Order: sequence, then structure tokens, then C-alpha cells
Amino acid sequence: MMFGKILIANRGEVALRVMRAARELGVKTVAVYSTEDADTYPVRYADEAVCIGPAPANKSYLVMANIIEAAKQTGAEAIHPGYGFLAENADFARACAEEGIVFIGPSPECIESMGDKSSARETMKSCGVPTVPGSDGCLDTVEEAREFAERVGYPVLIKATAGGGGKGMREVHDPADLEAQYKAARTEAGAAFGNDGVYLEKLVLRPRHVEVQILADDFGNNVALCERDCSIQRRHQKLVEEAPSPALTEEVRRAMGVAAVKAVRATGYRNAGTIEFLLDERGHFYFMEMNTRVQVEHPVTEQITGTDIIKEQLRIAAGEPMSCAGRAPFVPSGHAIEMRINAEDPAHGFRPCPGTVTAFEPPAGPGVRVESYVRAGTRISPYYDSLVAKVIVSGQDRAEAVARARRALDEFVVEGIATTIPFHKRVLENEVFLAGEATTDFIETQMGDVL
Ligand code: MV4
Repeated sequence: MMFGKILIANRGEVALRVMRAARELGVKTVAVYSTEDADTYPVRYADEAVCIGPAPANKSYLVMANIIEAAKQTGAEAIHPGYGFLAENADFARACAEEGIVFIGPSPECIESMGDKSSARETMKSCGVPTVPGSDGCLDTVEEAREFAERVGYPVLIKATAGGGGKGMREVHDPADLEAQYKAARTEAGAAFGNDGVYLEKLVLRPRHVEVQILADDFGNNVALCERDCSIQRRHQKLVEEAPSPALTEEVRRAMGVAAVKAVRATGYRNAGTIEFLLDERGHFYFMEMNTRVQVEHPVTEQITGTDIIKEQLRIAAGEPMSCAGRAPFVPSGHAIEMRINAEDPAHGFRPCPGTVTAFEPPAGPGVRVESYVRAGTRISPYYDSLVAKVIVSGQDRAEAVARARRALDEFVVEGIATTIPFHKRVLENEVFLAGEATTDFIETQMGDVL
């Protein structure tokens, strides 16, 4: 049943991560690469590699026809999209199916319905997953916006239905600003997404971002693999993620897991995905968005659940049952923290610093996992994201994970480029972080001097 050969429609650390999983399952791998990435480690690691175009992503990693052609040429039976690029593109999933290639992910219909944030919210509401009080679907008029805002109470947040990841959001604290913000949100959404639909929610103050990893197969197994806390973000870019969330009681963890499984059942979802929740200061949680892909931070979940999420994705896509269906639900084992090491200068507003890595000595030892495609001599390209490495530490409890994180970052040598390692060292000394109390305003309120 398992595939003989798959193609990985991505680059960098995630391409390598997927190929490692494939190799363990005895599956041959095909890398695709832009001319810019020709000399990178994942291209060498693959059993075969096909060049799909020049450096700009819209000429290579985003060109569906070239990727599908590469799969047909090499006889790859399935395509893993990784994250970013075409991972949540329903047209790509459809194009694969039309060519008889398995898309390693959910159905195009699921990708599409969760991509529309307002309809995703309505779907969740109707199946009993808690949502933030707000409008029923998209808003047609400013009068309608005003009615809902008054019903739920100010402050409110106007969100683009085609948005997600924070794009096209406007806060309204004063009723006098509602009309202007409503119009601005619509205009901004129309320009950014070609879809000016907006909806409205009550603004949750000082929330935490807590998300549940789910897996679903063709055999009726729907599991929630505990949660991740991703509250430490800057401009909607996550910097630190951990599992389990230090903010959840066992009772809330169970309730969140049950809600996530309900959401999976209601949508007929298959493969790996994430249900994102906002957690408020009282410990109430609300559906925010569903991600229909594997995420950058999936390793922290793997560390505390003893699973291999990428291998499960391959099994599920190949029509096999997942291998982790029998594990105890909602019970984390130990604690894991991921720090994203980016080629950015935190001392100068996290500005990207592409360039050649001259020395690269990653940390190792007990409880340390490094996910990276970088080797000494690797050029971090200005064309793609600036992720250099993910350092994932795990321990029996949060204190041990924190101690390992400090030790790992002290060992880590990266020369030739500026990185976010110094920023992470500071987070690991911050008392709000150490108390497990970081909310989504952590960077602004606690790390203000690095901004
Ligand atoms: C919210 C919110 C407060 N209240 N919705 C940000 C990205 C997109 N997924 C939705 N987001 C938010 N939605 C309500 N009703 C606050 C945010 C938000 C946020 C959420 C998670 C992590 C970081 C964030 C940073 C700013 C705003």
C-alpha cells in the first residue's frame, strides 16, 4: 500500500524532514529545486532531483505545472507540499488528483472551506466548537457591522475572510471609528486577496495562541495530539513554540482536544491539520482558524507524544491506518520547546540578513533535536524565508527543557550571518516566559528594547 516514490514540493529544512520520514518507510524521494537551491543539502539527500526554474518562488516552487511534470517524469506517485508555497492551495491539490498523483494532505474541498475564515467559523459554530461572539458570516453593510458590534460589545476586531495569519485585521475600540475601520478593512482585504469579505468578532484581550495537532485517516481514527502554545510571535511570525501549553489545566486540555476532534469529524477532514484557538485570561478557548497543512512547529508535538507526524501523513495518504490511533488521548509526556533560529538581526528590527554561513556547529546531546538543511558553506538566500535551524529541546518537565534550551543555544555556533540566537537567550532568562505566562503581546511588552 505504501508509496514507492514521492516528490517533495518544497525546499530547506521541511524538504529534508519529509525525505527523512520517507527514507525510514523505504519510500524513494524526488527533490525539486530552483537554480538558487541547486547546491543545497536536501537536493543531494534526495534519491533524484529535478530543477523546476529560477530563484523567484513564483517561477519555481509555486509553478504547479512544472512540479506536476517533474512528478510524472520521475514516476512519483504522491506529492508532499511541506508548509508554505502550495501547501494550502486547493487548485494544486485538485491538479494533482487530475493527474492521478496523490496530494499528501486533505481534500481540495477541505482546504477551500477552511481557507475561507468566515465560513470555517460558521462550520465550527454549528458543530459545537466554541467561537468568539461575533457576526453570522460576512458583513454586508456598515449598519450590520454596527448591530453586531453593539450586540457583543466593544472592542471588536474586523477580520478579512480571505485573510488569516493576521492580514487584513482592524481593531475598533470606539464606536465612532467603526465605519472608517470597516471600510478600511474591506478595501485592504480586496486589494490584498481579491476578496473584500469581512466579518466581526469581539476582541479577546491579551490572548494566548494555543493550537491542537490533529490526525485523521480513512478508518475513522480521529486523534488530537495535545496542544502547542505559540504565543511568542512577532508580526504573526512565531519565534518560540512549546508543548504542552503551560496555561492549560488537564480539564481544559481535554475539552480543547474533544473540541478539535469534533471539528475534524464535522469537516470530514483527512490527514494532518491544526485547530488554532485563542485562550483568554479566564481559561476559555475559542476557535480561531484551521491550518490544513503540517506546521513548522510540529516537532514539539512529536517530542511529547512519541509520534512521527510526517510518517503518519504518508501512511494516511497511502490509505493505511495511522499507527498512533491507540495512544492515550490528550496525555502529554514531558515538555518540549522549539526556538526558530532565523538569519535576522534582532538588534535591528529583525531585519533579514541573508549571506553565507561560514561555520555551523549545531548543538546535540540528550533532549536536543536540530532540524536544519544548513551546513558550513550554505548560502541563506534572500529569495526565501530566513529560517536557518529549529532547535527543539525536550525534558521530563518544563524546567529541564528550559535548562537544555540554554545549554543548546550556548553550544550552537553559527558564523557569517546574524541570527536570532541572542534573542532566544534573552527569552530564556525572562521571568514572564519562565513563569509560563507569555501572551501574544510578549515581544512588545517584554522585549521592547529589541524592536
Ligand atoms: C483575534 C485576536 C483577538 N480577538 N481574534 C491573529 C491572526 C489571526 N489568526 C487571528 N488573530 C487574532 N485574532 C479575536 N476575536 C487576536 C489575534 C492576534 C493574535 C493571535 C494569535 C497570535 C498572535 C496574535 C497577534 C495579534 C493578534
